Amino acid sequence: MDDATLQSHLRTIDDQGYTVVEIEPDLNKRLVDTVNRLEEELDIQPKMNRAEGYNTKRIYNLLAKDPAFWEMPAHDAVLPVVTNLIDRWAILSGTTAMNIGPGEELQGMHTDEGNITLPRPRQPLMAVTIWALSDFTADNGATRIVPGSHKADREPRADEIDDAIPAEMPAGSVMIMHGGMWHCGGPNTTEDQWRMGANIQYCVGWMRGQQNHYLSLQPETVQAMPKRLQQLAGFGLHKGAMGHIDGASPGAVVGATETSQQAYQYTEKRTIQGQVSTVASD
Ligand SMILES: O=C(O)CCC(=O)C(=O)O
Repeated sequence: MDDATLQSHLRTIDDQGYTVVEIEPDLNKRLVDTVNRLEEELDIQPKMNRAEGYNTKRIYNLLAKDPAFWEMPAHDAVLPVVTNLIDRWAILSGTTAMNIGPGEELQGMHTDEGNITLPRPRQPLMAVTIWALSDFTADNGATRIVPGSHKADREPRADEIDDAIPAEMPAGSVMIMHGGMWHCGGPNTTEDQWRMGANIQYCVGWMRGQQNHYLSLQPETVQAMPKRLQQLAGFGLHKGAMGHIDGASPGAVVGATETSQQAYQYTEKRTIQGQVSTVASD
């Protein structure tokens, strides 16, 4: 992404709380096919609560489910906007497919930063990317958003929907939102349409994510991932220091060489004999 495009997306997010980018149709098709197949294979059923839906099929921990999803978190139309919005050390908070079925009710209005008790408005600690894998329409459950709500000083009430608009967008669109943006899944009033979406959600690297990648991803799965994805899944160290195990990165512990590192390597090193050397950070 060129710098002018990036800056334009960042200004749009600053102004209205969200922006929209596009991904390749063939990638979108692969993702749709994979979600459809997994729903069958894993016999995914609605969770039957208001937050997760009464006729919505959700698949969590997508990276562990199929490598097709590995193309999402570091996508070059998405990740530069995310890292410039929150932090270049951002990690994944969650990866979820949300397929909203006919008859689904409006989800409660919320932000994905609802568990963070720091005063608002402030810089986002999370970025939420909603991928429209099918067309999102007002009728089939397009995400409801309140433009400008990232500047609010509080979390919304669940029923606070008067200023909400449907984020209508064609399949292959990705909406990138400030973590303080008020939003929720829309009601699906159609007879027979499923609204297939996915949420690839990021947070600052020092925060606890919504989903746990350390336990959901097998070591051999992490080893097979590209380095950037390993880092996003939290297998590097935050700023070369946070998240170590006896001084080693999580990547080192699971045998993922790309993210194998020792903590504090960026600081001055000395041998017992007093020789001094420094090692670059990262
Ligand atoms: O499905 C959507 O459009 C949004 C869902 C959502 O915001 C959530 O589950 O937290």
